[in-house]
Amino acid sequence: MAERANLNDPTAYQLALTDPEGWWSDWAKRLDWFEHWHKVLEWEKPYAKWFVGGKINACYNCVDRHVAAGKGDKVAWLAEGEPGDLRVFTYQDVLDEVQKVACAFASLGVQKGDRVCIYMGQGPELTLAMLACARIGAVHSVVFGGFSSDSLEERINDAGAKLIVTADGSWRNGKVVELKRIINEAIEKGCPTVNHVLVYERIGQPLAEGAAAYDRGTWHDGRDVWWHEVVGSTGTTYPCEPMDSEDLLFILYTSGSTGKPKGIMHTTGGYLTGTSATAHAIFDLKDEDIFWCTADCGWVTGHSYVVYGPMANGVTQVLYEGGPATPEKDRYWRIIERHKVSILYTAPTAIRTFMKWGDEYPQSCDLSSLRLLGSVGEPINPEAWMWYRDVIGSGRCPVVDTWWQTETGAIMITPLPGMTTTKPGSATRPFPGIYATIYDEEGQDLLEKHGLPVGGLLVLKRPWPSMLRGIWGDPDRYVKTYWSKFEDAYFAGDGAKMDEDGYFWLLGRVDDIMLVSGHNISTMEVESALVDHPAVAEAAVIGKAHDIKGQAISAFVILRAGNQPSPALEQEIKQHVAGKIGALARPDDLFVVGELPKTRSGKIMRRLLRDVAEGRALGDTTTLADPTVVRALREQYEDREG
Ligand code: 6R9
Repeated sequence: MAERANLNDPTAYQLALTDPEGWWSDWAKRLDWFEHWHKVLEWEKPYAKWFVGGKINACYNCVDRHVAAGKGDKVAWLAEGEPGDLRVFTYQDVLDEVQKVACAFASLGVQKGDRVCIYMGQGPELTLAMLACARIGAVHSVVFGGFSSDSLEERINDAGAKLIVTADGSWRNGKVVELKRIINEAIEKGCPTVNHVLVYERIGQPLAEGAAAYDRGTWHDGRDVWWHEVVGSTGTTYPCEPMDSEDLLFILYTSGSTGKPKGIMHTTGGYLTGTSATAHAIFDLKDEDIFWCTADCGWVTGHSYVVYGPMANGVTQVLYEGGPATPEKDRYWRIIERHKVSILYTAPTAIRTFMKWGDEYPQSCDLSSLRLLGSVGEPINPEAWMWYRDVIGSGRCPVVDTWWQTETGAIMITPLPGMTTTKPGSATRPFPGIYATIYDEEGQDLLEKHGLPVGGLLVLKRPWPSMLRGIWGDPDRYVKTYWSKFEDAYFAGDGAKMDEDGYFWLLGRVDDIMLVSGHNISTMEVESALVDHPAVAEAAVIGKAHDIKGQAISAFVILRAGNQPSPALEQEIKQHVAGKIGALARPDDLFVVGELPKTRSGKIMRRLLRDVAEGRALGDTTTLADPTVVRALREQYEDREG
């Protein structure tokens, strides 16, 4: 493995440290530019410009250039729908289709710089719509196909979207998500900038026999347009718009801990450099690989590691539309077996769910094609890490735990397969060219001050190509959120430790860290101790206001299949935490629950749990994957508290 990894020269770290601009421009040179940049970096903190003066098109780099290089017959997508339907697209097919979609967008009045809101299920049309925007120079704003009409309305209006691209529905967990009906609802609330809604017919009518009826929403003539009526008939060729390296590529909304979602802005040249470099080096993409990132394009992980990073590298990918338990809990493993997936990139929340379901599902499938496993989205507790490596990877595949954010655009802290000796639960080291360190509240670099090991606040000290360029429509919030806490560094909002080997251990959001009797305790560490107990599948921990201690620890846990809640078991679990971390970390309350409130990417929304525990009205719930979960939890909590 080591000798054939794409990036296997340990001097890369030192090289990138001493000459970051040289390092990044070497990666940028792997892309095709219409015009070369005249300056690598212009840095006026906190505003960065990368590859200044360069002209480039992201769609060209993800599609056209592979066809031009004779790889038109290579499969780009193995697109599997939840009902089991399979569509195969070669890079030539993608090139043909994306041009038709670009023509259709143009016929609906979309021009360079316009915003297009995309609200679809995971599948080729969603990806085509993103790439068609990039081709024209329009800015996409993908909203997860599952968010409510309120979330949509807010995001459509904030971006001032002219066009909405959607579908009549999409399949998820055996049901139809009524995308078009929800779009209608959003627009009825008032979306004055929207001229057209382009609708892909995914489900079709009449429905297959036995399928549940669904609501396609009222059709508004003039506003609503069928995809199949304009895609293909309005033109089949559309040249790639030469974009400035710093032209906006997309906006992606990420939940603020309070207040309204932030429209994170990413530009073209630097973002594509960062995502293509990291995809190449961390996933070690080879020509024969079948790559599957299970993330939806409504999440940044889908943008960077389904669309731009892998496609810029011309890799073959699986795109999967639906849920992991349809028709059976072995769906992911069947997909890996069917398509001989070699690299899997998924989230700890999914891994813990699979652990809860039991080993028999993966063990009944042939997973021998796998050679590399990745994790993203949350800290992965050592238990889940080991299970992932042993049960899914049969102990043979390196595991890369990758830390990054919507704001960072690309992976920042990660092992490099073939080079890094991993430790279960650690994201290890910053990617070469990324300068990460730990500060205290006062902005002192603890690494410089004390040396290893250290713990505190994670910061990034140097600009990097794929960094966010701002918040759409709210320039002050950009400065305030990321560049005000510390004078000389980007504040990521996460807590972290660096061990004696300089490895990073992410501790979760700083807002989630508890202060119990004067001691900082990370929710993540208590959660990790909880899931270490054999009866516990998942756990969420919060600090609840307490008169004496400041905060008391409340734990919400999901039990593994085959365990029944009982006072004795609850005591035992609490004791287990005390044994692992210390008496101080012993949860004061422990609630056995059926589900936890999570975002689309599987992050537990602890602030909503705090709202429940402290009896407040629920804050912004628009980023929840399933808003019913938190309501049910509140009822259960109130019953129990009596
Ligand atoms: C890519 C993505 C960002 C936040 C980030 C952190 C958490 C992501 C992680 C991780 C520990 C990892 N996070 N990956 N924590 N280890 N490997 O998730 O973007 O949705 O913006 O979330 O997710 O707290 O700050 P985003």
